[in-house]
Amino acid sequence: MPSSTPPDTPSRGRTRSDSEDQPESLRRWWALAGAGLLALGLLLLAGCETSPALEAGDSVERSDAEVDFEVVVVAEGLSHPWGIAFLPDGDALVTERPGRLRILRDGSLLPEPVGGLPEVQARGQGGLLDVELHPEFDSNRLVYLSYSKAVGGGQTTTAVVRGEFDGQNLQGVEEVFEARAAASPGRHYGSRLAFDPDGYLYITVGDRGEMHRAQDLSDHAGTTLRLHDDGRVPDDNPFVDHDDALPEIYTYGNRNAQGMSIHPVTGRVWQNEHGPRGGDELNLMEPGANYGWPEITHGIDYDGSTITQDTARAGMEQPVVHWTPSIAVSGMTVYTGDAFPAWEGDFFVGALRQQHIRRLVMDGDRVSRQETLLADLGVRFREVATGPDGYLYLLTDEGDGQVLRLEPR
Ligand SMILES: [Ca+2]
Repeated sequence: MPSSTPPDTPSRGRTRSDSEDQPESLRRWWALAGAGLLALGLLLLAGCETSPALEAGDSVERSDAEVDFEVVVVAEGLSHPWGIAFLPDGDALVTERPGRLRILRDGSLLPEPVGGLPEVQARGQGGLLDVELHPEFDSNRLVYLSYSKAVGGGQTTTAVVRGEFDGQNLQGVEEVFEARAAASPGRHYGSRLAFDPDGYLYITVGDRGEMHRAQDLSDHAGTTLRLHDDGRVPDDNPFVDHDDALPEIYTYGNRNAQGMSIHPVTGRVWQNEHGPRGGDELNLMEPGANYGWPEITHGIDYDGSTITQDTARAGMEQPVVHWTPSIAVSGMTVYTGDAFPAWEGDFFVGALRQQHIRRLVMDGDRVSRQETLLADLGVRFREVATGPDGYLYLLTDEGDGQVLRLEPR
């Protein structure tokens, strides 16, 4: 960490990272305060309608949205679910941040988690994070996992492993990649995984809470990486011929991207990333491009201080959309399923802090308008995915986390 780095220290970060992952103690306090206020509200407003938490087996019709749908609770009792992957046999794999990979079959979670996983460092925002299938999973059964890995000296980094899934365990687990992004703060791991139509693997790595590393190309913090499926560097990566840059880097100047989707039609890479206080972003990724953090941002620091005077600068990309105040954007899917024709081509992103799903109606590469869904459920949304059945699947970031499914009415 360069000595010139502004004070973005873990101790401060723990109390001011509320736009992303609130500390458990703080969240419990707010939950208690919220429960008290709710009780008071119920007394004062007896007779007014409230929205109770959904339970397993619930199916709730929604007609407040532009498109009518039902919310179905597919599974619950997951500890901070983070990523989901759909298997060709109809099962799904769901990561739990403390370090378990669960099998979802016929609407139930199997009690036995998948065996063979690496040891994860589940502190702060770290743990077992994303899961993705190899594009040729049908023949090679390879499952990819991203996680926070201890690298000594109390430091962690973002790493990716893969293993063959035999139906219950991962066999022959090997490391595909370990980011050169070690840091003591247990945050900003990024770590979304996606394969493009040509089979290249993209990995997001956050700035690790040390913002100026996002502009340092000799380091993987604050970047997107592009690799072959086995971790080798593609010859046509944008920085392979630069002596002062790591060749895995595809984009940089990215603060902490926790949503990524390859557009099913265009094949282009889309991401969303957390801003500081304000300045959450949706970005279209171009090879070699600099997305500006922290030289430019539409947000300010958590304590209200200015990070930079600039929101734009030559040679730095502008977000397609930015959100101030932060919605704490996490998870992303580009909808091209059959179940909701009215949603064709729309983007869906999750909001942790603002606790809703944001639908982005697209006009080409622009967002023409936005719709807020499910804001009354009062849950943090970590991931959004389109299922093979065309339904929209949502993961809630809670200690008793759920898999929800939106079905057309
Ligand atoms: Ca940016």
